[in-house]
Amino acid sequence: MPEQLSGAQILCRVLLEEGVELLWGYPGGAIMPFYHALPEYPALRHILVRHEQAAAHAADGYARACGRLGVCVATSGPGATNLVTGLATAHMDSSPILAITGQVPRPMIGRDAFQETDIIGMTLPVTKYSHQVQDVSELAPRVREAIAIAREGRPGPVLVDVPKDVQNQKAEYVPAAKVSGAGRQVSATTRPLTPDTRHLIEQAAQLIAAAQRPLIMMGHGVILASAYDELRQLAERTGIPVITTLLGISGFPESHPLNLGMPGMHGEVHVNRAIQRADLILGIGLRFDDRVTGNTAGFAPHAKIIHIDLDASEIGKNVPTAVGIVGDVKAVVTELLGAVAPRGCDAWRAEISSFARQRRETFRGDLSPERIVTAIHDATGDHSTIVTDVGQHQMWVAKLYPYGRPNTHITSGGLGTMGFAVPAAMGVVMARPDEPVWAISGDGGFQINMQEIATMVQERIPVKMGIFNNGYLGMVRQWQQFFHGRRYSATPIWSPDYVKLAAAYGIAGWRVEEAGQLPEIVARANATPGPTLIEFVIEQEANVYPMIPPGASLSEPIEAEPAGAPSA
Ligand SMILES: Cc1ncc(C[n+]2csc(CCOP(=O)(O)OP(=O)(O)O)c2C)c(N)n1
Repeated sequence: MPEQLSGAQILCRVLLEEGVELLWGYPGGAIMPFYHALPEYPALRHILVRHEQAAAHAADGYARACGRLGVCVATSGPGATNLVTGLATAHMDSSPILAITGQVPRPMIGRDAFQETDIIGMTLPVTKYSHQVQDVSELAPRVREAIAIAREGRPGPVLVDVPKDVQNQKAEYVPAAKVSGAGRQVSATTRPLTPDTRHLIEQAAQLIAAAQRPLIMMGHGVILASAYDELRQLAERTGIPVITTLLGISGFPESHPLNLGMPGMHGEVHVNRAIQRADLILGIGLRFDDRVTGNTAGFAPHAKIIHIDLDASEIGKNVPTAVGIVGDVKAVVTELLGAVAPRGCDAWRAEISSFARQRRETFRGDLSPERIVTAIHDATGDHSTIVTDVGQHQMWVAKLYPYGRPNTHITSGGLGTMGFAVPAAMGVVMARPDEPVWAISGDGGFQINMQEIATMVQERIPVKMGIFNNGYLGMVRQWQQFFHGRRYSATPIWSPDYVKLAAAYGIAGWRVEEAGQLPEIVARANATPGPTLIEFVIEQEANVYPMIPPGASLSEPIEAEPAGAPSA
């Protein structure tokens, strides 16, 4: 006999069927039946956040770290709208999360009921699927469908909106005939390669054989497809130097002799010059986003571009491609490995080395970002995951941290969401409970979601927090310095006493003002159980160099303080 359950209970059962173990959320009127049912399903652990935005980022961090579906829950109206930034962040960076929102009862919809909002209309552009359930009979199939969509192909967020009366409606619960993938990792659809695709791979191999100055540019798609080994073998077989985009970082070992570094707006001079000199670019699992290409009119003017991506809509979207190959990155690179002849690129690599520049960043005092990043690596080895926020510190960590292990650099790349690091790091901890997880933020971004320290304390989530405190919204201040005549409009930012803040939450906190303090304090913060916090008091007007001005081509970097500007 099929069981009669409430919509809320059915929702819990479907989540369990799908292997969900963890929910991040915040209750309220329209989602109360779901929260009423939840204690009946202890296998679903719920973590109460302090702001729904954090629930979405935490679900996202969890999904990025372990490849499983992240789940967040909110009530209607303000609860649901608070999720939107997190959904947009996950959408831009292809992270599979399911948002469940309560909605006002069906008879009230369209009447400006208390806490009614059109969350479907608001989230359609930032999700792969956003659906309001109209009857309990469609609840289970729609949730299963939403989860399948979040996971399949290029992953991304989905939302299911459940009116309160649907959560209370009773129906027969029919378990899925065949569970669609309990707790399984997200993996790209691995259809066998078609003859057409094989033909394109053959063409790509010929272009690689003929190129004098080839480059591999790899992005997040390599990490999503777990194609690290295949990519490394391809690079080693051909000797082609590898450039990693911001979201591609840690997909190829930093210490590998073929790793050139990050391209684009804050890419190193030799990386961008290599792109401008290259005669072939093999783009793998990246979007050729504008922060990577600079002005596309001047991007890689001598290069033919081969673009491999799971998402057909990416091919030719931002840059013209000579060969576009749509398919699972791992499968395509594996096939390409068999098609390319071994070769080397010694002369080309020597030419790129000659482009290298001495770093010209200067820091008053000795507490440089490089020293901080090195101290964190010294304390954690390759065992940690580093989650960064958005701004100057994000660029410094991306460029300086010696990532040695795949998928250990997690950041908001596409949307550039300040406030991401602290809650996303909570998700990473839940996915990787045995490793240190560091959330590195600026003093601005930290203050956007620092309320989540309470969540960490209540739920025992040991995030190690590092705040780069320069007293400014640093990256915006840098733009004001370079492009707005140093008019620091709304960028000086006051901070509380972070050591006292830590104490108020009952966690250990330290302030570091000199490099000499780094080894001991970073090691203690890393080793102290539970959440810990360090404020790094850094040079106020330090800049990230080099920088390609917005709208300029990769050939036009600013490498040092603009002439005539007083030195910082
Ligand atoms: C939610 C959000 N608001 C505004 C911005 C624009 N923005 C980009 S970087 C930045 C400054 C970041 O300052 P801080 O967090 O102190 O980090 P820093 O650059 O100093 O390392 C701002 C305001 C953003 N990316 N995200």
